[in-house]
Amino acid sequence: MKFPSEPFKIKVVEPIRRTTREERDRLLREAGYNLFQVPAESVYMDLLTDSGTSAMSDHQWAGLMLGDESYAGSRNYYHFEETVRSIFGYRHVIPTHQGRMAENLLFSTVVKSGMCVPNNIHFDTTRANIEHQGAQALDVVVKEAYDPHCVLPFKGNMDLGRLEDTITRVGRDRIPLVMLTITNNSGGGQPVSLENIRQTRALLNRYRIPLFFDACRFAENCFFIKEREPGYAGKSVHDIARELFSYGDGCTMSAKKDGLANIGGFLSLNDDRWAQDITNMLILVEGFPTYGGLAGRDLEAMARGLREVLDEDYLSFRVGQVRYLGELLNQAGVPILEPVGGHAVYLNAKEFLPHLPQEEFPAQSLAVALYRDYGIRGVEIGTVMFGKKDAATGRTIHPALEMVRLAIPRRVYTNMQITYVAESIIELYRRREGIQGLTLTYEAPMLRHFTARFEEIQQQPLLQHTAS
Ligand code: PM9
Repeated sequence: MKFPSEPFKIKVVEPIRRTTREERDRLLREAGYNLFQVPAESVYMDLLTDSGTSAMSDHQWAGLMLGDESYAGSRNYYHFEETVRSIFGYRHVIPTHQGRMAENLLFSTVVKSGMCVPNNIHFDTTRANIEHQGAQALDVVVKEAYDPHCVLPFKGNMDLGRLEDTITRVGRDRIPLVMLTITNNSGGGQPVSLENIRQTRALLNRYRIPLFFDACRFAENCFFIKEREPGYAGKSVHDIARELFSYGDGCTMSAKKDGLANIGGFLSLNDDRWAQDITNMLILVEGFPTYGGLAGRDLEAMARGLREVLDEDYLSFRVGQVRYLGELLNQAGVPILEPVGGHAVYLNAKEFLPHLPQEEFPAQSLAVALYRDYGIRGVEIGTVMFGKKDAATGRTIHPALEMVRLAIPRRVYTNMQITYVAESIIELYRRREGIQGLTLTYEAPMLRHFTARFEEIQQQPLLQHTAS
């Protein structure tokens, strides 16, 4: 197995506190078995998310000292704007404090009640922001995306046949835009090919529907294109990104991922009218258009991060480290979603815990066991996050995939720590029968996974059969 060597050395360290199993057991009970409610200081390996958790470079930290905190026209904004234009190529650059605000501004401006927004698979915040407008968020990814064992180079691709059927069924006037999430987070961090993007564009041209990217992990997607798509091996990731975004009309971006920043996001687009309406709303809810809810120093960190993330030594290590964890698990027979995605390894909880029905939240139960026994925090991407209530019967409609995502923060953990994660999971897999299910005791009306509470289902003692 290829061990990806780190293309950086460590200049500053942050100590991690070790906790005992008893302490973690207590914390879990207090948190209602919801890992979002566990204090981060009580986590050894925090794989909850790759969002906002990157280690910034010395160049980014130096940029913070050059923060210009003027209310209007900060020099960091101009640097940021020039950087975004040079990679994404769209006319208007609107900073926001994180990705979901970019989504909220876009959808509250262009999406009306009764409309429909197709995507390969919507991430939870995108879906919630669309549904909040009374519209439908529709997933139109290729069907192979739902088969955890199907190995395809671009499992995040849009199903073009289903997309066209949707347009003719719903009507183009009720589809204000189509989105493509690169990489496709909810489907396992899988990339979308340039061929598929070109074809999506051609289809949408016929119906005059705009195409937007959810660009959070665009650099990882472009690196996969370089690795896997015929004709792109000799192109730079930067040039691939330029081509990719040229097929769209705009994008939303959480710079907390491939912006290598701890906070920040933006919306970038070509349409002057939409940009004007969005900017007016930005001033109402975020701030002046040259800071958009951020400090000048944050804009500088984002500008520098967006250039650094295109470094191919970095990307090769990044994608290689995630793949390395996946390969260690795969070789030991631990069921994971294949192929390994760009930012995370996804444990297939249905196969890891076949003794737990989906009603007992197997992915959440697995995440709880991993934290209790090893201090490793992953995140449930399954029934808690994506389960829906049937309006007629009130019963839960379960999502096809039931997973625990182990998201790897960028430039944060060494390969030795990643090896520890793999060894812990392999050990847990060998005694998986002892893991108990959960029952839901509280849920919020939307984005319930952040605040839901659970109790453990006590296993029934085996009935003693007495001879009559
Ligand atoms: N994604 C993630 O962990 C952070 C929130 S949930 C723990 O994967 C996509 C594809 C995302 C995403 C956030 C957002 C929202 C939009 N699209 O968190 O608002 O993966 O900056 O971005 C998270 P913000």
